[in-house]
Amino acid sequence: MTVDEWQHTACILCECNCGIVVQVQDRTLAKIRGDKQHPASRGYTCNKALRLDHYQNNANRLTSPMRRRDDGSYEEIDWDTAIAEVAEGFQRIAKTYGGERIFYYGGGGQGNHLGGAYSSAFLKTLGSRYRSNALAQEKTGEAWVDAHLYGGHTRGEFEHAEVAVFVGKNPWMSQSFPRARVVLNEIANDPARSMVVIDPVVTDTARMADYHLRVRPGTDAWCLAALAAVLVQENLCDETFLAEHVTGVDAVRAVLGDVDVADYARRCGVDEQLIRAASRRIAGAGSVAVFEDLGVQQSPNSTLCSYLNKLLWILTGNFAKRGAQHLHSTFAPLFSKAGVGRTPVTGAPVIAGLVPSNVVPQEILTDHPDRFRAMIVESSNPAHSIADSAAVRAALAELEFLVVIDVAMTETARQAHYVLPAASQFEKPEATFFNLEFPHNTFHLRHRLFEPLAGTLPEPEIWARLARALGVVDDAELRPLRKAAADGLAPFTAEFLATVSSNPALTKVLPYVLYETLGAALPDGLAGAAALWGLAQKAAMTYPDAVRRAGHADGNALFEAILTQRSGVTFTVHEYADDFNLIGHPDHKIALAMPEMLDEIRALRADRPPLTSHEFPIVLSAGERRAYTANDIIRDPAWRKRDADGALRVSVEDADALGLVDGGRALVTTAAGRAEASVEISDTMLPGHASLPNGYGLDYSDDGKVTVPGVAPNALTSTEWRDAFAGTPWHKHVPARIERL
Ligand SMILES: Nc1nc2c(c(=O)[nH]1)N[C@H]1C(S)=C(S)[C@@H](COP(=O)(O)OP(=O)(O)OC[C@H]3O[C@@H](n4cnc5c(=O)[nH]c(N)nc54)[C@H](O)[C@@H]3O)O[C@H]1N2
Ligand SMILES: Nc1nc2c(c(=O)[nH]1)N[C@H]1C(S)=C(S)[C@@H](COP(=O)(O)OP(=O)(O)OC[C@H]3O[C@@H](n4cnc5c(=O)[nH]c(N)nc54)[C@H](O)[C@@H]3O)O[C@H]1N2
Ligand code: SF4
Ligand SMILES: [Mo]
Repeated sequence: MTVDEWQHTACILCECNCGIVVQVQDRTLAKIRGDKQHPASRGYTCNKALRLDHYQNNANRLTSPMRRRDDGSYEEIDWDTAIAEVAEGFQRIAKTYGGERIFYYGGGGQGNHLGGAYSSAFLKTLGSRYRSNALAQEKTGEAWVDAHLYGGHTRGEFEHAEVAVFVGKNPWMSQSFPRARVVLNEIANDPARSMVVIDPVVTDTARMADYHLRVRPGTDAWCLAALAAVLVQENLCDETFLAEHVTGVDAVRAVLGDVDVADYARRCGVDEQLIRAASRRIAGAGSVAVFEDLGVQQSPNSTLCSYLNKLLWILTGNFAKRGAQHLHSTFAPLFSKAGVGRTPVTGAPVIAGLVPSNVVPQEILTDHPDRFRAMIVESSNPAHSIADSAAVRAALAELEFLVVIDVAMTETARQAHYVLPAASQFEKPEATFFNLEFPHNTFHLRHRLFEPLAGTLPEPEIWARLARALGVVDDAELRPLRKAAADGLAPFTAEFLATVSSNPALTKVLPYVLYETLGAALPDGLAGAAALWGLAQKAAMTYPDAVRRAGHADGNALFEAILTQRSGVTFTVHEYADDFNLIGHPDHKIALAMPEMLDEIRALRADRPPLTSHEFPIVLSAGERRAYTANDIIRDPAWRKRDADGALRVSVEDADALGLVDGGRALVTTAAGRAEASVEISDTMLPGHASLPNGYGLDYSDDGKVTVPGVAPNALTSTEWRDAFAGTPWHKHVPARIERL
């Protein structure tokens, strides 16, 4: 490869996965630019993508499987030993306690979902069925509401929205939809368009807003209920839309009709006239798109806030039209459609197939016979990212068997019996299933830029070796498929249909079967892309017209396009009316009345004591997204151009009262722990509200020197502070005491 050849890949630091082109040199990402050919990002990146070499090349990459010795230190072992012992270890657990006691956490991060797609053969064969990941500490409440309302996931079409509404969401920093800063600037600069932001902080996004509803932290439910109530009480609903496409409206109308808007405005700290004006703007707009995120999803009343937020766009008919809210196609589901189950020990709700992250320690640290005994963690760092890190670490230490698959020796890996080193995201084919747009939805398979670092393996290969060790499928059953794959996709498809009809059990371990057969026939180290063949067939069957409109004759044509189009493909092109067909209910109508949520709205009338106290008077938002945060993905602190310590932001008023100085140090104490932080006095913060960024407090060792910049947010959070419906944490609302040091 010559140095000045631009290769196509994507940024892996947030769910946008912007297309980038890079020049590689000696295994480094020497030059990085936005990829103008990428169908979603169209050349856009934020500041973070340009620093990706700190992820690819840093002193903390793992280069060998590791086994823990009795004294807690680790020794390097070879892959054959590691695979054999890991498979044996889980078989022992399954035999002794049952496979259900093996818990799977993670499976992908912001840039990598292909690996986890191959985990099922190994896990299902063992009998493991409980799983979770970070979505269970943010999106499960919303998912529960979505399932009831329309049985799908919605996204706003911000690019064309007349009014954009951001609830506890700061897209200038956290992005999350394509070309976020470009779109935000366009809305802000167009007098005919408006932005509504609900956030206690004057964020970069709030600064651009026409209506900044500066709620007191944790009071969004009253603000959103008031906004929805104004729609009903001032007759601003889209009655034609409601009559044709929505059921259960009267029950919702009755509850909202009783809301005392003036009182709720007072309780959330927002001027009543501003609330009324924002509601009227939403109702009068030709199109409205909304985004709710962690500011409400990780605060009190989070599931209720999700419901109320959705009422805003449903009551005003902002669905199935340009610039509004949409039920998009999915290439692979991020959530399982399974109904709500319960966890074995605490009986917490399992929504979308995910155990709430917050109960993970309690599901292990107990004498209960059904406790989890073993765990496999892939591409996640729960010892740092789940509430109450001390409790999580104690729980992990209690497990009889823990295996971690990661690129680095993380806080979680250091509790493991075995650590399996993964090839980085630029050393294997990768992709994500964050394919959430409408009417054009895109999928991007990235080809590898480098051979796997010596000693590492891509996850699809790790999972395949583990499955082979269990003897999941008799190899003789795979031979016809392997032979057909060598002849091309058409013969493979025919053989596949014949094989699975005579042996339906193979569909249960489909990704493994595809990897072992089709994978071997794919060019350029693309074996890991084999599972996409099955997903492409499924997409073509589920959305035949939309896939054809995107230019793909059938599933095989779509798969070919995915393999060859290096900047990604548009896999569905929908028409706006298709939104109605995507509603999961048999009548294709939105079912608006959720009895539990209507009760919650009624319950808002009662007085509620604050969660803060004399001892912990300040609300700490633990885990804010900033210019140089990217979850736990980059450990090398040198990637940050500023905010090296991840400052504690406090209001001018609190700083005065506490004697804090800008750049000085402070001690933060909560019910769960304490930490020292650098202080930044900021006029963006309300009195009584402070914030710390996410992704800090990771240790990094280089040449024997260990540094731990900033505060690990979950040293300060508690697992008990969580939503009653979904178990999602209140990371943004942690009562705290701050003292000058
Ligand atoms: N730079 C960067 N971008 C990222 C990430 C990253 O680590 N760094 N992570 C990605 C991931 S995984 C996610 S989930 C998204 C999250 O994206 P966001 O949800 O936008 O991120 P946060 O900064 O955690 O929280 C959003 C806002 O909530 C506000 N907030 C705090 N308390 C309250 C409250 O009580 N009510 C309201 N209404 N707002 C409140 C905060 O002031 C903040 O502006 O970001 C993604 N993008
Ligand atoms: N207090 C507080 N806690 C929070 C949040 C908050 O706002 N406040 N936010 C929550 C949210 S929204 C999220 S999404 C979570 C995120 O937290 P996690 O679920 O822990 O996910 P990441 O931080 O993305 O962790 C990524 C891990 O994957 C590893 N990795 C990188 N590349 C690869 C690869 O190619 N293969 C493998 N196997 N591993 C790889 C990295 O080394 C890292 O250990 O944090 C949550 N925790
Ligand atoms: S961090 Fe997100 S928005 Fe920024 S370049 Fe990467 S993928 Fe795009
Ligand atoms: Mo997240």
